Amino acid sequence: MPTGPTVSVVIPCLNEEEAISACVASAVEALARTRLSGEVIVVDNASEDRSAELAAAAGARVVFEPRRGYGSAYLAGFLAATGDYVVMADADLTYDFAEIPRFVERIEKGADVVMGDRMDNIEPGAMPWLHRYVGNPLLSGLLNVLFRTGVRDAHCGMRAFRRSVLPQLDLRTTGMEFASEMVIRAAKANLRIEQIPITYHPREGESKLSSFRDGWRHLRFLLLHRPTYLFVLPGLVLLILGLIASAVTIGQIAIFGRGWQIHTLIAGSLLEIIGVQVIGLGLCALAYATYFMSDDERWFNLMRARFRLEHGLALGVLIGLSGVGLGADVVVSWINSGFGPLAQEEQALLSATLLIIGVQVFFTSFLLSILGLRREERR
Ligand SMILES: Nc1nc2c(ncn2[C@@H]2O[C@H](COP(=O)(O)OP(=O)(O)OP(=O)(O)O)[C@@H](O)[C@H]2O)c(=O)[nH]1
Ligand SMILES: [Mg+2]
Repeated sequence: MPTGPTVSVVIPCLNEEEAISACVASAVEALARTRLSGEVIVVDNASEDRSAELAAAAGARVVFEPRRGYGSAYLAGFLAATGDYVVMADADLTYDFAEIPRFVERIEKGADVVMGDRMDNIEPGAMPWLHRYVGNPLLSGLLNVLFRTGVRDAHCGMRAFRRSVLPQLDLRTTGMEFASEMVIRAAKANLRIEQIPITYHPREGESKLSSFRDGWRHLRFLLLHRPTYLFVLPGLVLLILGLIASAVTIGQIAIFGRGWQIHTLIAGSLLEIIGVQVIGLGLCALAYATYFMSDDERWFNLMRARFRLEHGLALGVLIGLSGVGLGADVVVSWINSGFGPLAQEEQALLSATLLIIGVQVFFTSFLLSILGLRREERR
């Protein structure tokens, strides 16, 4: 009777009757070869072929998940798993189940999550050109710019983790973006992530991956979980460009050997208003992420420790009043000229811009405060 840790091999399966028997058999064999006891769980994602029947015949415990999706399948599998360690791999023979002991060994030595890295060992025909040279590098690259996980092949389907970290991972996504979610959550939770090189083989049976739909789901997931990059930085860029355009016009600074007038100022105002709007939305998104999704954005936390609702309101009033002042000045000079023709477009535009931004800042401050009303601060 083995007394060491136990392993659950979880295999998500949607119509994989060409490969599922061989996958289960090699997983069972890999476990038998190790000193570890374990189980092989196949999550049948409402397959319309004989996958479930074949998986059971090959020695797997079959779990049924009617809600389609790679993530849904894994969530059901993890719930059913009982092992101390969980090893994940596709049901299409692209991954070598004989590698299971290498993954397990890393966890035994202290890793929390072990990721396969296929990048240097992709067999001919295993990964389409579009995924190999465009989708994977772009999405993995962006993932690392946004979340700094250090994981090279963030979409690799063969992985392992200590089952006790599941509450920290708190996985929720239902589709292919589950692959990204797991890596990001592991990095955010400061888990120990290790990578081992593995070989990626050509697939048996038809691929279930839809390049653009699943690629977009990954991209969407990455952006939604990083409001600083989705809103705040683009908003800041717009605002700064707007301020430069306005300064160049008002200061009558010659650039490219020419002066810049009212149309440049209009463009500047436009950029400033949009910029402030987008930054405001980003701050609200960050507040939501911080208060309700346990997000931990350092700069946002520093900011909210320093600034209170009243600071935002005061800033909004100040900006708004300066707009009113400039506008009143235009009206006064119009009255003084006996309601004659006016030529103060620049000042009028500036006044309107400041007033709009003041109102944006004022009410965004309230919204930010509302978002924090029912927050549960983490200790
Ligand atoms: N896409 C997808 N896969 C599912 C679903 N349910 C289970 N799966 C399984 O999840 C695994 C991953 O899907 P694959 O089609 O292999 O996707 P992939 O590995 O990214 O792409 P390939 O390199 O073509 O294999 C396979 O074992 C599928 O059978 C589902 O609803 N959608
Ligand atoms: Mg696959």
